[in-house]
Amino acid sequence: MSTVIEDVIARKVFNIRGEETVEVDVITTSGFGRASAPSGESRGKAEVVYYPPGGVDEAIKKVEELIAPELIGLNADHQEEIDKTLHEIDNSTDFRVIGGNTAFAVSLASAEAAANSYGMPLFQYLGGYVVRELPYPLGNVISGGRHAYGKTPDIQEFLALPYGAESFIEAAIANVKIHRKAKEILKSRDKLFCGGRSDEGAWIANTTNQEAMEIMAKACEEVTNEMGFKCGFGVDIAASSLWNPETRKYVYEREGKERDPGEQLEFIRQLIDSYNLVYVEDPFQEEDYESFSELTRKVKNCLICGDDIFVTNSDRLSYGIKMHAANAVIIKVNQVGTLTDALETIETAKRAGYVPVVAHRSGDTCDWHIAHLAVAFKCPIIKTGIVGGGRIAKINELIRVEEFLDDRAKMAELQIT
Ligand code: 2PG
Ligand code: MG
Repeated sequence: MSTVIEDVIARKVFNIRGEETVEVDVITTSGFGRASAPSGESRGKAEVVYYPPGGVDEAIKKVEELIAPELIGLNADHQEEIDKTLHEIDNSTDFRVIGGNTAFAVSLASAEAAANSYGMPLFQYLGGYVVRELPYPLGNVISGGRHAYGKTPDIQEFLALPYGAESFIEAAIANVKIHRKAKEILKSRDKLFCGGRSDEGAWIANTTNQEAMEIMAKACEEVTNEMGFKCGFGVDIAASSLWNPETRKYVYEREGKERDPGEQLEFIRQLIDSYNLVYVEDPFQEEDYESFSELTRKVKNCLICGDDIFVTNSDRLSYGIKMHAANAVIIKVNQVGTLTDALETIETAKRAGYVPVVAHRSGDTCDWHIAHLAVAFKCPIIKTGIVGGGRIAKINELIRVEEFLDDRAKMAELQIT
């Protein structure tokens, strides 16, 4: 067995939106790893730059000309050294030279190549033999905001969280049922409902924020009764997409309302109270740590999660922790570039008692690696949709992990604080 890297190959493939993306193969003497990078639609301003000028073609050239020569001969299981090498080659603070998505694909393909060389599943290679906890799937049921058009809600995502499930497969079944029930309710309310779905597989419907909330409440209640365990729900407001920096207001165009930060706070509080929300992501724009912190202080039994505000960046998260800005953080490896960077952020989160939520991107691929990251790094929630190829790739992989762990498998500890 040897983890020495013999070759690194990059190619152009497509993500689920049909956008070009980069896929990387890392080949060791006794193993092989492959990863492709996802892409976001509602991106945080402080995310790394996805590609060098010149896009995916240029990223491939960077792999061939700069990255492969440096990586060949290194050990694939020296993850930190590989990720450090990527930073050194790039030599910028935001991966603008080689591209954050290039770094992502190389970093994850290396990890998988190392795991394969050892003949181990990725989650065990990264987390050790002791890891056995499965994350709860947080799944998108209704889309709005930047992820949909027309008369859809202003809120970007309405998300189911079956947090009472005792196994991953049951949690996944519950989410599928909630998704299906939501369709039935949408159909019964609107004869013109066409059954369209967004990139994340969530319903696109002519409905309002409030109606979508009611549909979620009804679907979750029915599935809670059917399954015999608690299915809650939450939202990703993706508030940076609603924010107008000139007027300093959140513009709910489809609802025909504008809210200043104070009104936004009240609006979110009311949503949490009225619908017993267990999860709220990005309730405020990405620079408003103060409002985040006020909301977190005022609400109970609800995760307040930062995505665009933290962008999986350990420094931004540390500042947020100092401000008591949230109690959960989205982890998207391609927001920051490498596995080592993402792991640092996860560890920072855990030290502060924040719940790390490993997440997909709206323009994801059928890559399944994040399923293994959630288990390996003991992240209690994975946000990865309910239906659609890119989403099911992760869900099905977790079903396989649960089967692999057999009677040692258990659900993660998750306290809705
Ligand atoms: C989000 C994500 C994923 P995008 O805002 O959380 O749902 O969207 O990948 O478009 O940034
Ligand atoms: Mg988000």
